[in-house]
Amino acid sequence: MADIILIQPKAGEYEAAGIRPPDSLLAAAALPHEKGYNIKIIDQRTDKNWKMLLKNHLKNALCMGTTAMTGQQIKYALEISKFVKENSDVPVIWGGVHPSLLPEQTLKNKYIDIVVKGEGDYTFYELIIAIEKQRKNPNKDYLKNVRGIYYKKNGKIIRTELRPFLQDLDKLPNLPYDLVNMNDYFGFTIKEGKSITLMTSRGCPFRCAFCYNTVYYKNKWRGMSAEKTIERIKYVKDKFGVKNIYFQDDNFCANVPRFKKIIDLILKEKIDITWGLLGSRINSLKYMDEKFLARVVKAGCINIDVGIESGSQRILNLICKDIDLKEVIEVNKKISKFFTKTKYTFIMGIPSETEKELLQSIRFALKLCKDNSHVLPIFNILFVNPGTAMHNLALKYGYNEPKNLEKWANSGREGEYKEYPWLSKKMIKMMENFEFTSFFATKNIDYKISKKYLKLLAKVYQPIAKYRFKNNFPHFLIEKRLASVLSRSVK
Ligand code: B12
Ligand code: SF4
Repeated sequence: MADIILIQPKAGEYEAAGIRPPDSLLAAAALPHEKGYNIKIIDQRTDKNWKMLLKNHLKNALCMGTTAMTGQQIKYALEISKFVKENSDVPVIWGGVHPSLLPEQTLKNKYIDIVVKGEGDYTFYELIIAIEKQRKNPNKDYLKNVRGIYYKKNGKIIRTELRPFLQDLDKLPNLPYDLVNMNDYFGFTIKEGKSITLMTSRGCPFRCAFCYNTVYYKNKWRGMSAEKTIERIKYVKDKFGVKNIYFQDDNFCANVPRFKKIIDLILKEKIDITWGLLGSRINSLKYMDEKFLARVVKAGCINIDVGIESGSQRILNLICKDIDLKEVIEVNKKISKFFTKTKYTFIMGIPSETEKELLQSIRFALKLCKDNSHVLPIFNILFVNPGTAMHNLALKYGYNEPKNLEKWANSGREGEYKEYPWLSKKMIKMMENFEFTSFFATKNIDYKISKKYLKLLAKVYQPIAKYRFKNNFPHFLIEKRLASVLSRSVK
């Protein structure tokens, strides 16, 4: 049986804090693996000789699949796809958020043959079967019956019927961790001891103007049952002896009864695990009373990440965040007694944001830090997700959107923001300072850093970062360049 090759591309400096398992590819691989296909996963981040490995597997391959988020990862996924095309005639398949948002534009690239739009769990399995049949009988078009793909045929782009969102996540097989060397992926930690990432739900019911969710999942939230979630927790705990889990769901608490049941079950079954949430909202925390929050912490929750986005109510209303600054202050005070780390993320550079409003956000973040010593405020420069309401707003402000796949590789934080027509040079300088120094301005970054010497460096740099952050002092930011060199050298 021919091999199905999947390659995880690098994602650049973002992985300096530790490499996470290739969950997107593992999810796509789960069903075909269960059905007996030979899946080979190569990881460009950890396999230094990935080209040689790939070349060997290409000799007996049915197809090669890779994944991409908007931004730098596209550059690496393109490098992989080019290599495949130059060394074989194996079909190249792209999945993931970026190709799903812009399938036709992605397919215009000469190195890509098929795009899987949206959830790939079932689509990929059906696609493999179709490619197998197509190989045996090249004159027939088997791809047209696979829902949720775009492909090229005689120079034209064909789009098949849309695949509806998965309804029952409980039916999904476990991620096939045996296909990779998991020891490569425990470097990303949220606390001492082995950590792993898990995803127990998809989507989010909210409507934030900048978020991919509004387009990608169309505000549809679906979650595994509380029981299945517990089963997955126990599975990774038993299999790998992990001590910590970082749930990467966009909105883990969207379904409150499910969340409560998960907490009840962890406590009832005395599961010894610490965990953190990548996606939670002020609204959800608002409805949790102190008694319940104490149970959440008792069940092992040590950190939560919450999107605040701005300290200006005008900006919050503009981006449909549906939160109120007063309630942020109240919730922050309430949770200060509970979670040992609370990461608040902010977005800078939204069209029409003034210098005054940006500084308002900094002051607001400092107030949150003052009221709650566990706060880690992180400031990111706006990155325009294709197809979102923010994308439309940016276009109104003269945004010159990337016109092809290669150009999307430079989007947002990769430097494109310097070309946003609504930003002055002064604003850009301020934002670059806040983006870098927010990481280190408090001692709370340490849980995101696993390497001891990096922890120490962060500690030494902290007073300088704090000064720069607090006083808007962006001049001579040479340490940012040094950090960039350092992060490249530790990969
Ligand atoms: C882990 C993670 C990362 C990891 C790496 C992940 C990776 N896949 O390489 C790191 C830390 C490096 C990272 C970095 C960044 N990330 Co990130 N990340 C995530 C996160 C939290 C989880 C991704 C994941 O594993 N999902 C689980 C899998 C199962 O879902 P999935 O990826 O959608 O995969 C399904 C389908 O898309 C499809 N599929 C995916 N790939 C493939 C491949 C094939 C061949 C097939 C057939 C199918 C298929 O099938 C899967 C199963 O249904 C998501 C948020 C989220 N909750 O999903 C953000 C997210 C993907 N990141 C995002 C962003 C913006 C970034 C950053 C720019 C930083 C930032 N500000 O957050 C950087 C830069 C990355 C870059 N441009 O190079 C955005 C992407 C938006 C976009 N337009 O692409 C997301 C959606 C977060 C968000 N809410 O905005 N990220
Ligand atoms: S709450 Fe978070 S995940 Fe949900 S739409 Fe807003 S930004 Fe996206």
